[in-house]
Amino acid sequence: MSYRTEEVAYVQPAQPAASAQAAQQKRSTAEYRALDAAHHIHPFSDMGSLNRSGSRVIVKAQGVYLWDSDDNKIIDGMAGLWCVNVGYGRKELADAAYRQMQELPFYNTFFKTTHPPVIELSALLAELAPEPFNHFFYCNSGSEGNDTVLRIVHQYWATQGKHSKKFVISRKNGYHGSTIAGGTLGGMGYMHEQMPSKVENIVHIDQPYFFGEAEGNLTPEEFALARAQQLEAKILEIGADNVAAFIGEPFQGAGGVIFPASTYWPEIQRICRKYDILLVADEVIGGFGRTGEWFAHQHFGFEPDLITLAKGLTSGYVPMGAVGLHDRVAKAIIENGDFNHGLTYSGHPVAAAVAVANLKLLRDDKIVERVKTDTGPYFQKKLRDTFANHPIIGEISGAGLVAGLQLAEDPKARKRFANGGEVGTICRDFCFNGNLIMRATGDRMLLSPPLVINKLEIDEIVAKAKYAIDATAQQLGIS
Ligand code: PXG
Repeated sequence: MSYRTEEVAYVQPAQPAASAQAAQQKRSTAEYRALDAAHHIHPFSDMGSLNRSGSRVIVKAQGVYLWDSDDNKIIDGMAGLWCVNVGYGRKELADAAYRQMQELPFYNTFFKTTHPPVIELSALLAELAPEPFNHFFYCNSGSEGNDTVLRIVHQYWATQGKHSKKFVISRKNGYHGSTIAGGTLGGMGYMHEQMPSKVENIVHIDQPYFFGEAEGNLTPEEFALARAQQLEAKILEIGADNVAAFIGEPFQGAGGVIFPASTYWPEIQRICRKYDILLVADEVIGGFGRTGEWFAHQHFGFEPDLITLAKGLTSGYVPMGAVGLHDRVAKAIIENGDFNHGLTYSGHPVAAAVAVANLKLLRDDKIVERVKTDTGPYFQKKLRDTFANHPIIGEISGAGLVAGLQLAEDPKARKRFANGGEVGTICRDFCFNGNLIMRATGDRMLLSPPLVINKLEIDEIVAKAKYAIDATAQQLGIS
């Protein structure tokens, strides 16, 4: 075999090859749908029903807008899937990937090797993350991040000689991914039903969902405190010597943008410290500016031992996940021999280069700062002003550029619709037809737009959401 470079067809940094454009051949919507139905199994979908109705085919995007194959322009109120923080079409990220693919498209980080992109990314994350987070382990998704969290937690307690600490406590209606470990850690009953084999020693406590679950006259603060104290009760039931960690999303994203009252996280942290239990913040949605802070645990004012990262780490341009280790945990892992965990693509150079470009944009264009001081407060106020006293809006949760709108039959009495999921779907369909992407989780409507959104675009999202929610109320005969 010859390795003479002149015989190798290197990518030329000039015009894209004609064949690359041919590969992007355009088809009609009907053709796309037929091929999609014939060969593609979508995530979390009823494929029979989807194939009968046909998927929406998204063909391009710019800023906060998407275009489908019928040339409809759609405003993306969900940043893809809670991830396109810097918005679509950022050349800086495409250039970083292109350059890295030519320089070193892949090399592994096993067997005593490393490479510049993963080194730069780790140093940059250490700079951006709160003080005690100086070490990062890489993977390809949030789910793998939480699998990694479990491995680190167990290795940590092994290094401390506390082998009985095996249980991990999580929450009902939490979401931690869809691998076996992620799905078990999550508290989604409909996923558990389809998982006859789960990871051992994972148990769940109730979520801090005030609107849906608070009884009597408890204030949000009292309710959140009571829900946090379920952790203490569960630890005492299992025995502190048997409990390794508690994991939670600072605010539940997929579960409905459930924002706990300010009493919740300080109490969770107090309990974890008291019983010597690691505290894990799943920052897959909350991380990288969503609440106006770099990380959502900073918004809620607590200090975790491990943080799970993905999504906004690369703004979704390429897949990447990571786990940040508090110095205390990192020291134990570093000083105690082999840690037998890794993935082919741990620290993938292209993903790392894109992550570096993405994080620099978030920092240097002051995108996170703007969410905190300008667009975030504007978005929150606009939603609250627009839906004050709306006949089917029971609560608006959120901070920065994330919000949950609770649909309710009787908002003042905190009475939910008996068929909440159906009402959410009606509303989601009105959004869809109005060219707004807004996510429905049961009876909560969710917004999480790209962090680069401007005020005019926020106005457009809120106006379209209002139209869809008004139309839903009208269809239900409520005014
Ligand atoms: N943790 C959290 C908090 C998440 O939101 C994951 C882990 C898993 O990440 P990966 O990259 O493995 O998907 C997530 C993912 C939805 C939805 O419908 C939310 C997620 C994924 C897919 C759909 O809101 N979050």
